[in-house]
Amino acid sequence: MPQSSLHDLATSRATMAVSLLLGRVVSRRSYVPAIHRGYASSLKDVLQNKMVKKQKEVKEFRAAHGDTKVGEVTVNMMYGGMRGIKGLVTETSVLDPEEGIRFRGYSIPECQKLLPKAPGGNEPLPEGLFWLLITGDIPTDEQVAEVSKEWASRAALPQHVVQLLNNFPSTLHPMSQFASAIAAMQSESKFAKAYSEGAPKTDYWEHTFEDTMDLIAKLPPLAAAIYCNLYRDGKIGTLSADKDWSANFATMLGYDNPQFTELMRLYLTIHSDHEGGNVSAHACHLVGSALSDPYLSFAASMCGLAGPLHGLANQEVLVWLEQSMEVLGENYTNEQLKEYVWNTLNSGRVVPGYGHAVLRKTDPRYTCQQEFAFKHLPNDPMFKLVAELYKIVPDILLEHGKAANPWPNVDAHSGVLLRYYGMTEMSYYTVLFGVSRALGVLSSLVWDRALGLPLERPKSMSTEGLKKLVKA
Ligand code: AMX
Repeated sequence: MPQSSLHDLATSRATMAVSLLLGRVVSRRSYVPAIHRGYASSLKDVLQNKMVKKQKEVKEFRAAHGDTKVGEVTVNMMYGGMRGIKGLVTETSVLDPEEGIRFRGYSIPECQKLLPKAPGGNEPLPEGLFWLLITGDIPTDEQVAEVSKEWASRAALPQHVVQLLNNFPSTLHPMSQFASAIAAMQSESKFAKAYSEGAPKTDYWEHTFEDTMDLIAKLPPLAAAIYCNLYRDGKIGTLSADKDWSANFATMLGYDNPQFTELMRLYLTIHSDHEGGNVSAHACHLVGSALSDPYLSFAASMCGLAGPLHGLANQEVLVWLEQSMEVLGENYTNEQLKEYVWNTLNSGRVVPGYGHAVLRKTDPRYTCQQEFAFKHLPNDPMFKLVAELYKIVPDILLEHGKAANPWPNVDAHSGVLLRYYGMTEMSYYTVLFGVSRALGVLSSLVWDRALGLPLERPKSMSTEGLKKLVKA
C-alpha cells in the first residue's frame, strides 16, 4: 500500500494562508448557491432551502405554543443527572427507550436498506447518513459521491497540528490527543474568523456549516495520524480523491481488507448520533451555545465521549473480555462465565457495554453489529464469548437489581469486530467512535445556529434553596 509521511498530508502555511484568505472573501458576501459558484456543494443549497422553511415553522410554533407546558421536574431528576427532563430540541435523531434510535425518522435497518452504498458494498455510506441527518432527506448516489469528493478535497491538516500530533508522548491517551488536536485546529475556523469580522447572525449557520465540512473531512487523517504514531511507524496511508470517506480512513489507518472497510462504513454510520441529551451531543451543543466555534465545541464533545460511562466503554468492554479469556480460557462453562460476571459486580464495578440511560431494550446498534459478525466472523472465539454473555448478563443484572436496563448497548459489540480485523489496540476504539459522532453533533450545531438558539443557561439551586422551594 502506498504510504506517505504525515508531513505530505499537511498543507503548507502558504496554501493555508490562501485558503483562509478565500474563506474571508466568502464570509463577507451573502450566500450564493453552489451552482453559481462553480464548485460542488449542492448539500449547502439543499440545506439552505430546508432552513428557511424550518425557521418559519419554529417561529410560528413558538408564537402559538411558547407557553405550553411539556413536563415537570422532580427533586430526583435534579439530583439524578436530569434523566427524563425534556429540556432540549434536537432535530437530527430521536431515541425511543423500547425501539432505539431513529435518524430523522429512519431506523437503523431502514438506513441500511435506503442509504447509498459503495460500488460492490452492502453497508450504508456515512456520507449518506450525514446528508440525512443534516437535511432530513435520503440522498441520491450522486449526492453522496459529491460529499465524498468534497471531504477528500478538504482533508489536509494544518502543519502545526501535524507537529503537535508528532510531539505527543506515547503515554498520552489517544482520546486526549484527539481532543487536543481538534482544539488546535481552531486556527482554521471560518466561523471564528467571520464572527471576529462582525458577520451577521443570519450567516452563522453558513460559517458553522463550512467548519463542519472541513472538520469532518480532517478527522480521518487526524485520527489516522494518532493511530500510526502510537502503534505503527508514524506514516499514514495515502488519501485518494476517488475513495469514500470510510475507505480513505481505512487506508490511512493501514488496513486494506475490503471487509474492514465495510465494517468502517457501518461503524461510522451507527455511532453518529443518539439524540441531543447524551454527554457528547449535549457538550457540543452547550459549548457551541456560547458561540465557541465548531472546533472548540467538538473538542468539548470528545472530552465527554472519553468518559468510561460514555464512549470509552468500548475500550472497557474489550479489556474486560480479554481479562475473561485470560481467566477462563476458551473452554469455559456457562457457570464459570456467570461467576466472572458476578465477580465484576461484587467488586463494585459495572458490566461494561450493558445498561443505558434511556434505552430499555437491546440497542439496535448492538443488533446490527451482531448481524455483521454472524455474516463475516461466525466462528471467532471472542464473538462467541460476546454472544454467550448476551444470553446470561441480562438475567444477572436483573437479579443484581440495580441497572434500570439490563440489555447490551452499542459498545458491547464494536471492539470484537475491530479486533477480528487486526485492530487490537483497544485504547484507540473511542477515537473511531468520535470520528463518527462528528456527523451527528456537528449537524445539530449547524441547526442550532440556523434556528438562532441562544446561550444555554439552565437554573441551578442549592440543596438549601431546593428544600425551601418544596417546603421540606
Ligand atoms: N453494570 C452494573 N451496574 C450497572 C450497570 C451495569 N452495566 N448499569 C447500571 N448499573 C447501576 C448503576 O451504576 C447504578 O448504580 P448506583 O445506584 O449504585 O449508582 C444503578 O445501576 C442505576 O443506574 P441506571 O439508572 O440503570 O443507569 P444510568 O442511567 O445511571 O447510567 C450507564 C447509564 C450507561 C452509565 C450505565 O448503565 C453503565 O454504567 N453501564 C456500563 C458502562 C457502559 O456500557 N457505558 C456505555 C453507554 C453507551 C454509551 O454512551 N456509549
